[in-house]
Amino acid sequence: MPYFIVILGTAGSGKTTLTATLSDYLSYLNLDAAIVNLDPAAENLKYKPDVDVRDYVNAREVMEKYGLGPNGSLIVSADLIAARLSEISEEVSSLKANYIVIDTPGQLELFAFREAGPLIIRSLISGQKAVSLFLIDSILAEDPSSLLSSLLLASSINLRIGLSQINLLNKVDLIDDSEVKRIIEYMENIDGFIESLCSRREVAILWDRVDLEALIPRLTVYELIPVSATNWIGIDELYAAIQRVIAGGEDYLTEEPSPIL
Ligand SMILES: Nc1nc2c(ncn2[C@@H]2O[C@H](COP(=O)(O)OP(=O)(O)OP(=O)(O)O)[C@@H](O)[C@H]2O)c(=O)[nH]1
Ligand SMILES: [Mg+2]
Repeated sequence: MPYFIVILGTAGSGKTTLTATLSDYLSYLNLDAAIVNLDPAAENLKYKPDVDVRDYVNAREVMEKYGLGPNGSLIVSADLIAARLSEISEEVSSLKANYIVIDTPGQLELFAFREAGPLIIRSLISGQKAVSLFLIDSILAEDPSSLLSSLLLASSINLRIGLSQINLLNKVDLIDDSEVKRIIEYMENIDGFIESLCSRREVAILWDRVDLEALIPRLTVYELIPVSATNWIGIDELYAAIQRVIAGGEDYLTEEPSPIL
């Protein structure tokens, strides 16, 4: 039975690059890794997909055929993919691999927050063991209130997708090591994080310290692993975290979100 790794994140956060890196890393460990591309608008993939949703639905063709803009085309494409789900699921279930890495579309909100995205993921995984990785761009995590909004989004995506989720701080090669350390410390020492947030006007308008003391522990139950998909930083640690989730013996596809505790 294969293990599924679903790669999620905002546009440009590095999903496609990490998909390629993770698949190379697994091959380097002598494990068979298959890749599923779920992005109907993908142009230059950095890997050769074993199953490619563009063989079924191509967002550019949908745009021309129905006279739609890029976002409208993605919404219709997701619905068209959902309509051909049994064929795609069959192709995925015929893959012989230890791991199946799933790259998802760039426009996260059009995929995860609509009905089709979670339905497609559930159908492909079909009750087998799976973990989702949510990518946070390091540049968006340097400022505490921006880190908070990324963590809120991560939690919201976890709620939609419903798999055990690991959060990744990607592109750490672009920021100073001291910044990476500070962000990771915020996750472990939440008092320091809350302190920094309280001094932010945009946060204080919405939440006071008591609110933050209730909210932040819920957002920091997720592991946050610093990685660089281009420079292979943190990929060993990521693989170990994936092992902890997948070998944990839980049923990871549940109706309830199940973040790693
Ligand atoms: N420096 C650096 N650049 C990265 C890293 N990961 C991805 N990138 C770059 O970020 C850009 C976007 O990467 P992609 O892998 O295409 O991101 P994506 O999330 O698949 O993008 P969409 O599918 O368009 O949403 C590319 O120029 C990558 O080379 C990283 O770890 N470090
Ligand atoms: Mg991509």
